[in-house]
Amino acid sequence: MAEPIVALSTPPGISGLAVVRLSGENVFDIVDKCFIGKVKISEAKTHTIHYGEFRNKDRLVDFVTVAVFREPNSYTGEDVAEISCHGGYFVAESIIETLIENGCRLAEPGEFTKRAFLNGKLDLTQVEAVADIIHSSSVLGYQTAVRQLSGEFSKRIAELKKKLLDAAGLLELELDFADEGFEFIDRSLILKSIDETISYCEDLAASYHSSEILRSGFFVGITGFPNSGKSTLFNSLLKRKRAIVSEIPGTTRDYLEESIYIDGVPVRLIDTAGLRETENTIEIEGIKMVESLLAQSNLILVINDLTAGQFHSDALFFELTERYKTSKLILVQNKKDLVEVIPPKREFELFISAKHNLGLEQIYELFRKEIRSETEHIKDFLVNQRHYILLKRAAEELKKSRQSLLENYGNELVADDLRKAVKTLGEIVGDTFSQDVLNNIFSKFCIGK
Ligand SMILES: Nc1nc2c(ncn2[C@@H]2O[C@H](COP(=O)(O)OP(=O)(O)OP(=O)(O)O)[C@@H](O)[C@H]2O)c(=O)[nH]1
Ligand SMILES: [Mg+2]
Repeated sequence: MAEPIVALSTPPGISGLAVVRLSGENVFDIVDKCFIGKVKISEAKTHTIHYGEFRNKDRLVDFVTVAVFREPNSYTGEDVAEISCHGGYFVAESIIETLIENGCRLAEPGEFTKRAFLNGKLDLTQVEAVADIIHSSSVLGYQTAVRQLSGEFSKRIAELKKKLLDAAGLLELELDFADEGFEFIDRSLILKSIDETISYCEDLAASYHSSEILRSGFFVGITGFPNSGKSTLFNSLLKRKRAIVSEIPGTTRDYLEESIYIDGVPVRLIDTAGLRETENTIEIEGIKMVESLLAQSNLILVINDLTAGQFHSDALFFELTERYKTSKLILVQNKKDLVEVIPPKREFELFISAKHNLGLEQIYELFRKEIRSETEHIKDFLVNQRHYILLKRAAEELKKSRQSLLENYGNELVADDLRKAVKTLGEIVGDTFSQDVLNNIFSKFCIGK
C-alpha cells in the first residue's frame, strides 16, 4: 500500500460537518494515536463507524465519528478512514495537522482518485466522470456524468474493442490456413463491424461540442456598436440591474459575465464593450479582447440600434458571421419602441426593445431552441477533448483498415490496423496511459478528491 495521505474532503469554512479523509498504509494505526473510542480503529471491522474523542496529545480537538473501510473495499482500494468532525475554520485544520504530526502527508489534488485508478477501482472515463460530477454546472451534465461513473462508457468501449479484436482474430486465423487455400471469412461482416465502429466513434466525437455546453454552460456573447443597448439587454435578460447603462457611447469598457438558467443549463451571458466603426472600413477597435469572448460563444447576439437604421449593423453582422463560423449569430434589432414602422423581418434577425422588455421571450426561446438542438447530440456520455482526439484517431485507423480490406490487401495488414484502433480505444479507458495524461487529468481535481 502507498504512503498514508490525508486531506479535507469537504469545502473549507462554516458548515455543519467536515470530513477528513485518510488513505494508505497504517492509516488506522495513525488514527488510533489520536482517537479514543470504545474500540481501536485498527481492530474495527470494515464498513463500521465509531464515535469518540479526537485528541492532539492532551488537548481535546473535537468529538468525531470515524468510518472504516478496509482494502480493497474502499474508494481508493487502500485502507481508508473518514473522520467526520464539526465544520468551521479550525476543527478540520487541527485534525489534519495532528494526523500529519503522526505520520500522514497532505494529499495532492486528485490523489485519492488517482490511487483509485491505479488500484483498478475506476477507469479513466470514470475518473473523468468524477471530475465532471464535481464541476458540473448543468442538471443534464451531472446526470450524464453519473451514468458515466457507473462504467457505461467503458462498457461500450469494451464492446467495440471486442468486436474489432474478434475481426482481427478471424483474419489472423484465416492466415494460418492460407497455405491450404482456405478462405472462410465473410468479409462483408468484417466490413460491417468496421463501419459500425467508425460511425459510432464519429458520432461520439461529434458530441464533444455539446458535452462542453453541459460541462460549462451555453455561452452567449452580446456585441454591437456602442450605445446599441447591449448592456440594457444584458440587464433585462438577467432581470436585474447588473451593468451600467447610459446614453454615452463607450459605457461598458471591457466585459461582464452573468448566468441565467434555461432548462437546467447555465446560459452564460457576456456583455462586451461596443465595437467602433471608423470611416470607410469597419475596423473593429478593441476586438482583441472581445474576440476571444466571441470565439468561445455558442451564440452571438449582434445588437443594432434601429434609430440608426435597420441596415446600420449589417456589414458588421456579416463580417462576424464570416469570422465565427462555428457560432450561431442573430442580429437583434433594438429600440423598436422608438421607430414608427417596424421594417420587414429577415430570417437572421429579431426585433425587440430591451429597455421596455418587448420581444425578450423571442430571445429566451432562441436560447432554448439552440440548447435543445445542441444537446440532442449528446449520446450517453460527456465527451471531453481527450476522448475526442482518441475517437477521431480510432476512426481514422479504422478507415485505413477498411480501405485495406476493400483493396484486398493481406489479412495481416488489415488485422494490424484493427489492433491499432483497439489500442487507441483502450487509451480512452486507460488500458495504457502516459504520466502526462494522468497529470493533466488529475490537475483538474481539488485537494481531498
Ligand atoms: N428607447 C429605448 N432606449 C434604449 C433601449 N435600449 C437601450 N436604450 C438606451 O440606449 C442607451 C445606451 O444603452 P446601453 O445599454 O448603455 O448601450 P450599450 O450598447 O451597452 O453601450 P456601450 O456600453 O457604450 O457600448 C441608454 O440610454 C439606454 O437607456 C430601448 O429598447 N429603447
Ligand atoms: Mg454597455
